[in-house]
Amino acid sequence: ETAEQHAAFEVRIERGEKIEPGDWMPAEYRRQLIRMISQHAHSEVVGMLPEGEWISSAPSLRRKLILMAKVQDEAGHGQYLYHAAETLGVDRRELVEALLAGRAKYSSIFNYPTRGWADVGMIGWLVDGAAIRNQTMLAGCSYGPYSRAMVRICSEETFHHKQGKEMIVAYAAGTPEQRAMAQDALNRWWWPSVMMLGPHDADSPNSGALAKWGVKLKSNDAVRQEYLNEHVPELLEAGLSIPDPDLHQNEAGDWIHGPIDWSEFWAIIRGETGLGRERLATRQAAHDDGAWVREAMLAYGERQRAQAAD
Ligand code: FAQ
Repeated sequence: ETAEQHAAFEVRIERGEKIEPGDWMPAEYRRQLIRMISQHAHSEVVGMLPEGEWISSAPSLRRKLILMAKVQDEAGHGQYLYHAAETLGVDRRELVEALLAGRAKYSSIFNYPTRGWADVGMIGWLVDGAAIRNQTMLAGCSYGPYSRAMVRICSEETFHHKQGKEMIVAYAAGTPEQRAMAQDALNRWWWPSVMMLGPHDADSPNSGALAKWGVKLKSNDAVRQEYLNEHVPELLEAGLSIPDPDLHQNEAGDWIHGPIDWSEFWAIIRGETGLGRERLATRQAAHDDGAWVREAMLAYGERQRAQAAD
């Protein structure tokens, strides 16, 4: 890597040009993107599990259809993202192996249990709401394949967000049991959703390089602030109470949260608490069950190639 190559790359970033797969890029830019996009792909795939558990217990056909569509969308997002990572020269098999071996990270949020039906709605409202804030920003990122995947993914997440909000607003205005179910879900999902946007800026080692190269256009705390400013008034409007006694609005109108328990965040990422082990075991079983599909596809591909060569 020469100084000239770096300088030319930085000029392209400054001009707001998209970097495409065959273009020259610093090794560290490539490494950061593979890290982030693969973590994101794993998150989408593991993210199918907490809600997927509830498909067979959905309270109505309408809600079941919506949930099935949502979970299927997450699988599709995983596909786009593994493809986007592959444009950087990495093999999807290696990425999946790293996930199954517990070497790769995925979002902390998916190691929490879904204890009740309202959790499905709360995930749609809060988790998809936080994901959209983060991913709308990433839709403007400098790496072409990732930014384009984000545009499609965000429009699907918007449907997920709306169905979650619609469900929780209905329960919050429903019977005392329904209200209690919605409040209980909020009590458990609030802090994990605030944390999923990543550590505070001062504790975010990757942000510097990602911001310099136009991947992160906003910092973790800036995205978290947008998330709070959007969701706090809406949750309060729905008649729910947010489990943060220090939450308040400052003079600028920003909603300010109380101290975050980051020890819980790191413990959940390291798999010391939460469902990390169980999630990976479920993924491993699904991977093993799908072996015959991969083998059949490879055999089919070989036959097609042999026929084309004849
Ligand atoms: N969980 O230096 P930073 C979704 C790690 S998709 C686990 O600030 P960065 C859709 C981080 O990897 C949700 N680990 O990191 C859906 C790094 O470790 P490393 C996923 C986390 O990358 C909805 C270390 O901490 N979205 O929800 C987390 O600059 C409903 C230091 O942190 C994405 O992946 C975390 N929450 O910023 C699906 C979006 N946060 O790798 C189903 C793309 C941080 O150095 C149902 N990713 N870490 O060992 C990003 O935008 C960024 O990676 C951040 C973190 C903002 C998540």
